[in-house]
Order: sequence, then C-alpha cells, then structure tokens
Amino acid sequence: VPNDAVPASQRGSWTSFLKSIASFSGDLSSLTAPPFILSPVSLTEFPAYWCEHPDIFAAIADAKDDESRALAVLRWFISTLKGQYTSRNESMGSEKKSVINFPPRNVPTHLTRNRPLNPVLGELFYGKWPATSTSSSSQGTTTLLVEQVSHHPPITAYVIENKTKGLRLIGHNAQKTSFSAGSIIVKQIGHAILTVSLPNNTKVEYLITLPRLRIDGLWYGSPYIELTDTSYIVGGGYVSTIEFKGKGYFSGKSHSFKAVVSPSSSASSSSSSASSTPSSYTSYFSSNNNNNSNSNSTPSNSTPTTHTIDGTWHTTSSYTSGKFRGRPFHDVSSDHHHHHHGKTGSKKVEVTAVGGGGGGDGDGGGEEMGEFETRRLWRDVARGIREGDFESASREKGRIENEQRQRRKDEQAAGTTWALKHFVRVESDPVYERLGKLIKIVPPTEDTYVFQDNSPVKP
Ligand code: HCR
Repeated sequence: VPNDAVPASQRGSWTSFLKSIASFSGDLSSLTAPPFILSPVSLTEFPAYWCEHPDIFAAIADAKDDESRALAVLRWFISTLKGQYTSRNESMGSEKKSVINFPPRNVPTHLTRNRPLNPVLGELFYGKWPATSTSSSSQGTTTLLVEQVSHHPPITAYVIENKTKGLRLIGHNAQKTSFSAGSIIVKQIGHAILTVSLPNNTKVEYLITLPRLRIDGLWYGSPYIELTDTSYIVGGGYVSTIEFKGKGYFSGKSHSFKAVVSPSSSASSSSSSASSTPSSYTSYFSSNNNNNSNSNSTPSNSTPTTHTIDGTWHTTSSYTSGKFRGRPFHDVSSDHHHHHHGKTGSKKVEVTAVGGGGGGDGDGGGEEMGEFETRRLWRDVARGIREGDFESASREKGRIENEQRQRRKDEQAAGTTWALKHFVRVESDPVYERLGKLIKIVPPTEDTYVFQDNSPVKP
C-alpha cells in the first residue's frame, strides 16, 4: 500500500510533496519539504563527513609508494561514504525524542527529517578532529573550514587539512536534482583535489569526483539513498574507478561497489572513455607503458599492478584480484554514527567558534561564534525543529531568509557584491584539467574556488 509508512495525519502533506517533486527539476534549494522531514543541520556541515576517519586520512601520508598511496586514498574515500549517505538515518531514526512518529520505528527511516537547511551566502563552519587517544600523537589534527560560496545555486566550498601529515583536501560541491521513474536523482557537481606533500618536498595531487545519488522509496514514505554511476580518484600515477550499484547488481546487495585501481598510463591508453569497464584495465602488461604519465609521482620500487576491490561501502570490502587478493580492504561496520552534533562516529568533533561575525574578520580565537557561523545562524530554527515547534522554526527561517534578501537588495543598490572570506572563484582549474584528461572527464574544464590560505582554525 503506497504511503503506508506515513501516519494518517501526515499523509496529505506527504502526498502533495510527492506531487510537487514529480514535476521538479533544478537545485535543491527550491525543493520545499514538509516540516516533518526538515533536518536541523545546514548543508555547510556536510563536508565534516570527509573528516570522520582522521586516522584513515592521516594514513595516506604514511604510504611508501604510489601504489600504496593510491590504495590509501581510496580506502579513506570509501570509509567516508557510510557517514555521508547513511548516518543521518541512523541517528534520526533511533532518536528517542523523535518529534513525531514518522515513519514508525520499524520501517527504514533513511531520510526521515533529513532535508538539510539551505545555507545562506557566506555561511561558515569550522571544526577540528584532534588525534584520537588510541592513535599515536603523530597522527596530527585534522581541521575543517567550510564556506557557502553561492546561494543560487547553492555551492559549498571546503578545506580539510592535516598539517602534521602534509595533507590538504580542497573542494566544492553543488547538487542538481531531477525526478525519474519514482526516484529523485541527485547529480553532484564539483570536485575535490587532495594534495599530499611528501618528505622530499614534492607534491602529489589527486582529483576526486563524486557519485550520483538516487533517492528511492518515496512513494512508500520511507525514502533511502543509493549511490549510482561512477566516481574517480586520479593522480599519483594511478586511476581508481569506483562503480556503485544497488540491490540486484554485483553481489545483489544494496550499497555495493566495485573499484579498479590501476596505473594511470594503462588506464588512459587502454580505455576509450571515462566509463570504461574494469576489463579494459587488465592490459597493463601487454601495453608497454612504464612511462608514468604523472610527473609528480614518486618512484616506486615495486612494479605497478592492478587491484580490484569488491564490497559494500557501509560495511566491508576486500581485494578480489591483484597481489592482495582475498585480503580485507576496508571495514566501517562497527562505526556508529551520530550526526556531528559534537560527536561523529566514535570521534569527537570540536566545533571551533571563530567569532567575528559574517563578513567581518575572524579573531582566530574568539569564544563566541560569529553571526554567520552555521550553528549560531540557525540556532533558533534548529531548536524549533528538534523540539517539534515547527511554527517558531519556520518563523525564524523566514527571518533569516528576509534578512538575506534585504542584504542582496542593499548590495545591488550600492553596486557592491558579497565578499567571500576564504575563497575566490576562478573559471578553470588546471589540476582538474590535467588529471581529468586521464579519464577523459566531462566537462573537460570546471570552475573552482581557490582557497585564500587564511584559515582561522588552529590545529
Ligand atoms: C540529497 C541530500 C542533500 C545533499 C546531500 C549531499 C549530496 C551533500 C554533499 C555531501 O558531501 C554528501 C551528501 C550527502 C547527503 O546524503 C545528501 C542529502 C540526502 C538527502 C538530501 C535531500 C535534499 C533530501 C530530500 C528529502 C527527501 C525526502 C525528498
């Protein structure tokens, strides 16, 4: 019975929401959701999911050669997916004080109260993950800086750094949604560049592209996310091609993936498009190409080889071919996520209040959050949503939105535009173009946000 997970009192609201998304196409900000699926968290907090395994992130820097580094980057990327795409269901679904009982606790609650707050221009989020007590102190601190760099369309830029380990990830993302065969399709736009500074003063760069999402189960009132299509990690002499499939493919399980990690010269010479099948990567030895096409890569004393990895990203995976065949690859099955309200997984997030207000200068150590720091900006809206006081939540939300509209009008009248605090937008990204060529990336060029190297977050 359609809608059976939706309590009678909410059914009308859910049904009209479904009708509105059936004809919907555009950016997420224009998708008005019924209050009972609103989440109290803004999209500016989402890049925190990349940081939730600071130990696996730090381990990238410990890799001794290109091959093990490529595998370490992939392991970290895969390990963050559970948090990014399933954790909020768990935390919201199991929350005792669930505001309204929707959907009932015994049905999948994947997207219940999961429509994030739409960030305002200039919204900020700062956080850090100190080395975990179980790890050695050499793990270093992972810091996060996020700025909402565009409101229409919504674009979020972020920098994740571990200075001790010489790691820096800079990226931006946006989403384009459409509706197809009963599901919402979310295409992620944007990319990330991971820079690893090696002890010999050279740098290795990796381009990371993002998977596509499908939100299924809408008609039944119990939406859940599946990842689809392909993501790539390219750089350091290797290409990782990660294919995502849901129930009924590969192993038949939901949240399945298959990754092929191979030397990039092989991948680029033997494949004709970015969506080549894994079988086209097996010809490394037959195509005489020891000339490593990435000038940044470090010499490896082992012969580069191809690996395939199979599993489900929210649990475990293992090597299915290559020299590590049969060995485990990643394991996040014991992660118990609570959305990052102070805590993510087993790791503590310190939300760093930088102060200084929106547009103004952070003082680098203030106790008070600036007026544009996301948890201060949305405080009253979030409280309303958590306490089930949707009236005050929407009143506060309206106040913020009106203020924003007024600001834009004032700027227009004064002939000025909002100055971003940490990023500058540029038309093209040479690293994206250079590395993207190896996978014949579409589009061949993409705009990007250059970090101004002015993080107020101290490790
Ligand atoms: C699709 C989504 C908003 C965007 C969220 C993104 C893509 C944001 C960037 C992160 O790095 C990864 C990420 C993870 C989220 O899971 C994804 C969200 C899931 C739901 C949300 C929709 C806008 C909610 C729609 C509500 C349904 C019931 C129609």
